[in-house]
Amino acid sequence: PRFDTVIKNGKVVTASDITDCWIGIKDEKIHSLAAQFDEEDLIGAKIIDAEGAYVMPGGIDGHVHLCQDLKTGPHGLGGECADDFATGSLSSLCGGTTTILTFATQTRSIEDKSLLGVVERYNARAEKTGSYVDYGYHIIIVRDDEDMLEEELPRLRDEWGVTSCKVFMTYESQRLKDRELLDVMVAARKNGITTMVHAENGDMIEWLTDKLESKGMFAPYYHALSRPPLVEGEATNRAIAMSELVQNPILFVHVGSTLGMDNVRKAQTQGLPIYAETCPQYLNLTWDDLRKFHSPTCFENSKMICSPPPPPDSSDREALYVGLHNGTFTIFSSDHCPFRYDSPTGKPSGILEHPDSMEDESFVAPTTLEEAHQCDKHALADLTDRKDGAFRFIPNGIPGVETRMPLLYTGGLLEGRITAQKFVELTSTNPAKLYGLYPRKGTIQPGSDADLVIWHPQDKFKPFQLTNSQLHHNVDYTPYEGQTISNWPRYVFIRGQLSYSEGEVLGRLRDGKYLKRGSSALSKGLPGKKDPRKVASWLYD
Ligand code: DUC
Ligand code: ZN
Ligand code: ZN
Ligand code: ZN
Repeated sequence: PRFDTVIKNGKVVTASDITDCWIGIKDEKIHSLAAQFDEEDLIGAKIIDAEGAYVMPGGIDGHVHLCQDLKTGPHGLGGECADDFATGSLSSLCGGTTTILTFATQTRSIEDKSLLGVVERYNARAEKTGSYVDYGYHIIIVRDDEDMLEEELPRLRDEWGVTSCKVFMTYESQRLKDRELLDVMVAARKNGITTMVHAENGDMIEWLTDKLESKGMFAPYYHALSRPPLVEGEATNRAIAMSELVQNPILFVHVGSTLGMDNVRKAQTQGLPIYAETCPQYLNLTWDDLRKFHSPTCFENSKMICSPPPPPDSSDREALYVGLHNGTFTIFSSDHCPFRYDSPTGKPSGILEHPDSMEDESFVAPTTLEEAHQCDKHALADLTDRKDGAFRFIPNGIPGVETRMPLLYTGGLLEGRITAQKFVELTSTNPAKLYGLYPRKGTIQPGSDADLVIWHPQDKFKPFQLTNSQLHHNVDYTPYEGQTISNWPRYVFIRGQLSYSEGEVLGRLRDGKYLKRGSSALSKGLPGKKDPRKVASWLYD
């Protein structure tokens, strides 16, 4: 047969165009696009009728946490990732995301000094289960040893195709000092590695947390007060200055404040290669939601705790949508960081922080919330009894890999805040360009992988209220419970294979392949910005 599969009657959307055309798929790739194919071209092909709905390149989620355990937890704050590659990639597939990039996390322990070792160990976790969708890794770097950076970054790039790293400006166990950040940025620039920055001022957060606690403000709600927008505002400004100084492009992950966004915009206007990501929690949650689930069940509103926190009110939301519309934000990712709510290794994992657990070898950490309540010496037992829970101990992060695309489709595209082309750019094309996957991924053109998502024809779709039981992650809640969803992926193809069809999973766990990535295709900055009297461009002579 000429084609394995033909998709007819679609509105094919790329980052630039919407075209009424048919798609012919052969050997996992997009083979041809045409207004229509001849009858004989269809012989032997599976035919999918898009019925006039949008056909888009599969979602690429550049920010997903899977398989990070208590020690390598997303931010050294304890808490166990509820999703491994099996459940995380299934959830991804069912929400229209065909590629995920997850984090291999270095810790400060000596066995983690080797970045290659960190990636090898992390890779074993992915291989243990396999994945429904294609995947690659970022490396989180928490130290700046010269030999490590010099010897290992080129090998990570060449042997593993790991071409992006994340650095932290907060969290005691992860953060780098400014001079350490500069070391990593210089090494990243030399090796063409994209630098992702978690920009929050760690000292401000720790100081504010102490002050809040001294006033008895422990409840999860106060997590937001420990991270007001200035915390991100200061850190983004500082990182922009460092990026300019050493001429290294950076991407700010999970920007949650208009202050942070405005700093990014200003730097971009000056021609600096500054990029930014925002996430569903900043468009769909506010501080009101931090209170929403506050009930007599302790820890309840820890469900919403993530860093940076959602913005104070919905006026920020509109501003952030403008940032998506006008290009300030390059990508839209989930920051899926899954912790179970009803598990001591999940959201309330503060109960494992018992002081006795450090000194007393016979100490057995409570395994249920019940047990934690019963333990009289427990550091948090008091707070638990007061139906609170101290935000300091609650792992930061919320799930969302499956809801990322439908939420932006509903709140952005259908509301007219962004166009369909912009939707594709933010959710697929730009992540592919930024992370060295373009044009293999991120677009619909001959030769690209046939990773596709076909939505429902809008007039035939009945909006519904989201409940967690509809989702496929291994998390026992969704922060978006009850929100209206106005469309959902109808068909999802992974490299030409129909893996999700009208609510049914047809794909299998070993379908997903590991992706060796190239370097970023986005601009590294303007030549006019390299005057050695003003910036350290001489570093690279
Ligand atoms: N950073 C992330 O990227 N995800 C969750 C929490 C955090 O601090
Ligand atoms: Zn982060
Ligand atoms: Zn994250
Ligand atoms: Zn105890």
